[in-house]
Amino acid sequence: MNKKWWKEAVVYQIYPRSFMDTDHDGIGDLKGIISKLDYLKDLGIDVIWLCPIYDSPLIDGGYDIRDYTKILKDFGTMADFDLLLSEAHKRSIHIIMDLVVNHTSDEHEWFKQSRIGNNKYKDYYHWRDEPNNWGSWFSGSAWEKDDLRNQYYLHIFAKKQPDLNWDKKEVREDVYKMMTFYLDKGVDGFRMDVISLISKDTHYPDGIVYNGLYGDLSPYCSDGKMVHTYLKEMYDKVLSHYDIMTVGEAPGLPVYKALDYVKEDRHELNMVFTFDHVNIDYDRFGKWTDRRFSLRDLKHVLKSWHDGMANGGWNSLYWDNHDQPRVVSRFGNDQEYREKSAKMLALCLHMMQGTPYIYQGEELGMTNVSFDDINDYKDIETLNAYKEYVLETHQMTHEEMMKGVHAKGRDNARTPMQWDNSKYGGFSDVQPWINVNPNYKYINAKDQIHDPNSVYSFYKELICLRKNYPIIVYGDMVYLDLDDTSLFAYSRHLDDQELVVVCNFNEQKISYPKEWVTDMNILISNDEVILGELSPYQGVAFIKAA
Ligand code: TEU
Repeated sequence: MNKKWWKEAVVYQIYPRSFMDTDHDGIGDLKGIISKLDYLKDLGIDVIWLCPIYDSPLIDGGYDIRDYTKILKDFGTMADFDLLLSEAHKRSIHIIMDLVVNHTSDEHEWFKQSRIGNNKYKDYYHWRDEPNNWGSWFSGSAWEKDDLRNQYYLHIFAKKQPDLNWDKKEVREDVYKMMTFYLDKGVDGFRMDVISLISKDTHYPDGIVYNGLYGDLSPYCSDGKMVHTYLKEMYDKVLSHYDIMTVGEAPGLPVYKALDYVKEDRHELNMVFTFDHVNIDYDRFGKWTDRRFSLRDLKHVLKSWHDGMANGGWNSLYWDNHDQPRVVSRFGNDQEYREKSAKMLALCLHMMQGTPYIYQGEELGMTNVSFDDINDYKDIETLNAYKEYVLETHQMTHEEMMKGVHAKGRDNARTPMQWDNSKYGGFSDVQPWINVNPNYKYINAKDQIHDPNSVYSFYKELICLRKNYPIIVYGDMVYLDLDDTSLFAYSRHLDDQELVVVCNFNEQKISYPKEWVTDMNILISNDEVILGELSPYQGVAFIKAA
């Protein structure tokens, strides 16, 4: 297997709005990130993935970009960004940027020019005289009438996020120019927002209506027929000139197609983010149905991605991000076993084959939040869904919807980072843009950094093990006992070395065959080890050196 720095790395994702405020406005900023670089260095991470920091009207947390080469005022200036980059590099931390080029904000200059029919820009977006039946992923129709142009434009996401027309050569060239601008500054790569959606079927056929009023656009927008042509072009014109890492977000991409994006000899991307394992607890109302996951499903999905990538691809490993609920609440137990299950989940993920991603606060075992009032939520996906399901179509009661919001709403991930137990969790000295999770009093970085038994210290240890044991990075991986409903187990192999991981996803004690770990040493565990047994939410990694 080819060795690469990004395979050996651990990535830490920052949602800047909620990370650290230094200018007293209740909003995180770039100087705040700089002030916490030593914290990240101590944790041991190698790469920061920075969620969008560009100028934006912020209807979707900055995933609606008004100007790609300007920094959002709330966050600081381009000089602050340059300083962040050099301070990170000084500490050997790479920075990858969020590249949001499936769509722009409707306030972007390109869209403004497109609306008025300026010849150069008139085809920069998807315009039609009549809409088809496609439903937006953020509720309602995916088409919006523009009165100025007297046509409809496509928006897979919010109305203020019109989709760019990648079939237009000039669009692609403008995007490549912008990417080059950041790469020449020294950024170390990109996380590419919904990159699997950039090529659309421009016959715009109606989609199947599964539920409600609108048709499913996915078959006509996801993994479209030109996507590989464009990614190869991007590679040739931009990416191939730099030693960087790339990870494409790929909603709707089945594993059997994913290898085509990441296979090394295809020269497109290094990794993709699958959604398959975080969609396993969806139901009739998608994520809003409050349904607990099944461990069997989780294992089967993760195994399929492992197997799918094993032939020349590489996996990205994540539980959490800014769109997902907190993993300790979702796949663990955020009450009695919060610390223990947070550690087990970390161990389970970090010992798999692939590059692990940590989302801010995950390393503290931060949990979901339950605001009582829907008005305390800021996320457009949540608010639109509430409006559609509860207020407009009455398909869900307020109580049902709030259960869904508490379990899976995106704001679970977006409450401020919990640095200490002072008011506002040490994130800011004024009321933050979104309320702090009240549990900051006992879940915070300050209490954990020096506690050898904390979730933080456990993450630190896992990262350190990755640096010292090549088998964790490069070993192959075999799933054990796939159908057990409590046990998550696998083994890894590299040359004559073997690593066995056994994790209990249950509140009861369980057992596993002792023979799996005969003559092996304990590498790490979140509890005292009894061979053949696992206490509630215990996870253990065993190693046998040749
Ligand atoms: O998310 C892509 C995406 O598919 C989301 O709709 C996702 O399914 C949803 O958030 C799950 O609840 C990316 C970004 O990560 C997200 O923050 C943006 O809102 C979205 O693209 C549009 O840019």
